[in-house]
Amino acid sequence: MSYEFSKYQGLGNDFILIDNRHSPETIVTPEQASQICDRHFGIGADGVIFALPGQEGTDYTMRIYNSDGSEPEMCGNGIRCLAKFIANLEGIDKVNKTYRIHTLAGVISPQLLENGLVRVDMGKPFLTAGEIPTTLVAAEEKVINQTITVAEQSWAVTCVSMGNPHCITFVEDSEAIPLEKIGPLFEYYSEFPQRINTEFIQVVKPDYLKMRVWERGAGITLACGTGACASVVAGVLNQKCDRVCTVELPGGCLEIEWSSINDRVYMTGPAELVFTGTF
Ligand code: ZDP
Repeated sequence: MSYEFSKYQGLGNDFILIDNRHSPETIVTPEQASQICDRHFGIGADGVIFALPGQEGTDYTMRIYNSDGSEPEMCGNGIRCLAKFIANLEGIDKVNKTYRIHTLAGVISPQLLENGLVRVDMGKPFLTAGEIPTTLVAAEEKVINQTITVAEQSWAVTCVSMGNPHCITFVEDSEAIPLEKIGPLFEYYSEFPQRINTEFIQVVKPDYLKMRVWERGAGITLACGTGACASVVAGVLNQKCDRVCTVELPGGCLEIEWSSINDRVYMTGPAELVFTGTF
């Protein structure tokens, strides 16, 4: 059996995109996804994303497997790549087109802008411990600036879900964090029953954050869209940043806005086709 794929990247967060429009079941298993994500024995990617038929009136359904085969609810950089991918599959100029995409985190709407960037309505953040999920505090409470001990060190963390779970820590110098050592300890910390994505944020200016990320199921990546959104929400909750903010990641910058009018988060950034192939 051979499959066609397209490789896309958004700020260096890279994905294998699969045309799965003919079936509601993913044509690649989580095990196969993990194999093809391998950078030495496979195609190489942070995850595999499927464009499936829409559900409940949406245009398409997105599913994603992380490079370890686990399935996250949402993927910010990935949904920008998906929007470009389906525009390409549909084959006509789709500038200004907005898609409604069914995800495990609800309906998410990416819009293809004239300048080639993609703006995504990421929906509302979830803030209660039960929704994250975390057992750090009671289910209906929020986790804002809460001290936890990881690697024998205290960290003041804020937890935000963008459909998928994030734990954000504000630090003086994001470069100084030993991410490879500390990331897995956060990911598997006992109070995060679904594991967690972990962001370390340096506030350069109230409208400019620098972020490094350890992703659940994928480790160190060059960018994380949901993580950038969650970090701006955490920054606003801690009075550390503005509602309109640039987030600089190792792979480049995202523009994030947490609207005070409708509580929704908007993310704007690039997504590019790298190559296509068959495996
Ligand atoms: O929640 C998770 O398990 C993440 N690893 C999913 C991928 C998130 C992503 N990096 C993003 O940009 O939001 C794709």
